[in-house]
Parts: sequence; structure tokens; C-alpha cells
Amino acid sequence: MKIGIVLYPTYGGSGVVATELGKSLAKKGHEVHFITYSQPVRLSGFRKNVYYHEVAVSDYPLFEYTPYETVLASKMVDVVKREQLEILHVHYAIPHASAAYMAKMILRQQGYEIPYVTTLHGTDITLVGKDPSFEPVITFCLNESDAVTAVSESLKKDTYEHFNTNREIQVIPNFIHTKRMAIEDIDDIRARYANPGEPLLCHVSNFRKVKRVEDVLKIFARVNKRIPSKILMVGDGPERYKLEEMCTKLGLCSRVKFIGKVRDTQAVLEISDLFLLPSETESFGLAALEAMAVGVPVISSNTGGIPEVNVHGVTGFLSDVGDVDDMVKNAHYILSDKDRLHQFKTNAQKHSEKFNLEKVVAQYEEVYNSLLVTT
Ligand code: GMT
Repeated sequence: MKIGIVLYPTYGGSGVVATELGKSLAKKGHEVHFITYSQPVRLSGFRKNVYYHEVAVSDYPLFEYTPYETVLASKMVDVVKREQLEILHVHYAIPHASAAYMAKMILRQQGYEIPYVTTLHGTDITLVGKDPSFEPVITFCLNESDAVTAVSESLKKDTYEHFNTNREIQVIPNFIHTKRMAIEDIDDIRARYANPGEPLLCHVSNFRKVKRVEDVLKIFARVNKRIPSKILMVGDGPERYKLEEMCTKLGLCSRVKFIGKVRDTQAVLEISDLFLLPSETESFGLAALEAMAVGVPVISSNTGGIPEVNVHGVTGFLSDVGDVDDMVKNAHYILSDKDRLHQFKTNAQKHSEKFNLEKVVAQYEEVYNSLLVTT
């Protein structure tokens, strides 16, 4: 099959999922064409069956806001015709779904029929999508998509709640690679950040308000008082500066390491003992699943789709959003007993296998096939 994948190329989960999906489809023999404005972070090197088409948006003095959606739709039209694509799969509704609809209509006028699949990832529905100024366009594009998928039951429910649509939404969860390359010098890497026997906590995100990164530091500060430990803060974003200030105020600079953006988080997670994700909202929580995949238990909020990933009392613990006391209590419970920590690590790794990449890729292939049959 010849598939066009439209995505955000940045560090966000939707871009990671879209890129890993495309790479897996290419490995299975499909021809995959990524369409976006810059090289996706997880797409490096030269791979069989993988093509990348850059959407070049040029500045023009008349435009105060560059019309990316229009350029993207034109690019889709061009790539579909040139490469004879059979299906378009857009990740994140805004503005990818509306650009896909426009491309589809232009192509129809020119005698090409192409179905498009929209995958909802979260903030396109829960945050941005709820903004009334986006609502009519998103509702329209959802209703016009040939198939709509959501990454969790919770996101599906939110979509029905906030948008006037009763079209079918199939839940296809996010996924992880279960086969990973062993990292040879992992003990040396850990030794750079923590003393032997000292717990190492970790948080990975885009440091936006929705991640409640201040709670991460509040939890860590209190855990560290009872069990001297360290924390790795991975990623970057608008709240980072405030957090660095907070570390200084709390006198925690030597215990909190800001690593910045990391393309592949496997090593940083592998050296960690506990992952913190106290988000305000999270449609799935891919970062938590990636931690669990390498055997790191998760202390998280119980919001959105997180309970579909992190199992309370098994792979970690869930608390109400903002309930730092409970998160501290749970973190201490896991870290204070070596055997218990080991058990939670084993459970986390085992449960993550439920989100096996092969299973999920096959589900997307089924969606594509069903559309090719009907169009
Ligand atoms: O979390 C973010 O702010 C980034 C955002 C994105 O669009 O990449 O993540 C969303 O999609 C991920 C992949 O499906 C999910 O794992 C995240 O939970 C979701 N983020 C939110 O709902 C806040």
C-alpha cells in the first residue's frame, strides 16, 4: 500500500507515534511518505520504503500569519498524484484533518479518489479543540474523515462530549517497541547521575503547564527528604525557567538534573527507578508507557487515558490531579523497599507488552484495508 502520513515533526507524542507507525509500516513492505514541515525527530537515516516530503512555507510580507494549512493541502495534492498514494493518514486534527479534507476535494475534482484517516491524539480535542473558534472546523473534518481513530477510550469519550459528532471512532492505543537494543554502558551512564543504591526519579515532557511540572519538583523535594535521591528532568518548554528557579529556591540544584530534549529516551529511562507524570490532562500518556516498557513504575495523576496505561497498585499508582501528598506517599511506598520496587518494575515491564507495536500496526492496516475496499 502507498500511504501518506501527515504529522507534527516535533518531540510531542503524536509525532513520535506517527513516525514509529510509518517506520513499522515501511518495514512490513508498505511505501510510506511522511509529509510535514521539517524532518521528524524520530526519522533519521536512509530507510527502505520511507520518503519525506517537506512542506516549505515561505514568508510573504502580506501575511501576518503564514497560511500553513493551505500550503500543506497543496503539498498533499501534489504528493498523492506524483507518488500515486492510496491513503492519507493524518495525526492530530488541527490543521491536518482540514487540510486533508481540502486535498481530497481538490483531488476529486481532478479525478482522484483518496480516503483519509484522522487520528486524534489529545490536545487537539481536549485543549485546543474545545476552543470555540476551532469547533466548527474540527466537527466538520471529523464527520468528513473516512475513518477516525482515538488513542484511548477516554479521548473517544471526550470527543463525543465536546463535539457534535456521532460518527464511529475506533480506539487504537499508542504502542511501544518491545524489542530494544541493549545499551552496553548503562551502568556507567547511571553512575554519572546517581550514587550506588540512590534512587533515580525521572520526568519526561514538553514542560507545558498541562504537565504540572511544579508538582514533579514538589513530589521530588519531599521524597528526597525521606530517601536521598536524584531526578532527571528530560525535555524543554515554557515552564523550564520557572522550574530551574524553583530548584534554586529549594536548594535542590545538585539533586535535579535538567537534561534538555533527548531524541531517544531509552537510556535515560533505563537508568531510572520511578517515573513521575502528574499531568492536568493526558489523553494517553505515551511517556509513561515508554517508561514502563523498560521496567520503570509510574506515579501519575488519574486523568484522561492514563488509567488505561498505568494500573493502580500494579505498575505504579494513580492519584487525583494536584494531590501531591498522595503521590509522595505512593512514591515512598515503592522506593522504600527493594523487593517491592523490583516487583513494581517487573509488573510495569510486563504490562507494557499489552501495547505491543506489531498488534497496533496491524489494527491500522485493517482500517486502511477497509477503506480501500469501500472506495
Ligand atoms: O502531551 C503533549 O503536550 C503533546 C501531545 C502531542 O500531540 O504530541 O501529546 C498528546 O498525544 C500523545 C500521543 O498520542 C499522548 O500520549 C499524550 O497523552 C497527549 N497529550 C495530552 O493529552 C496532554
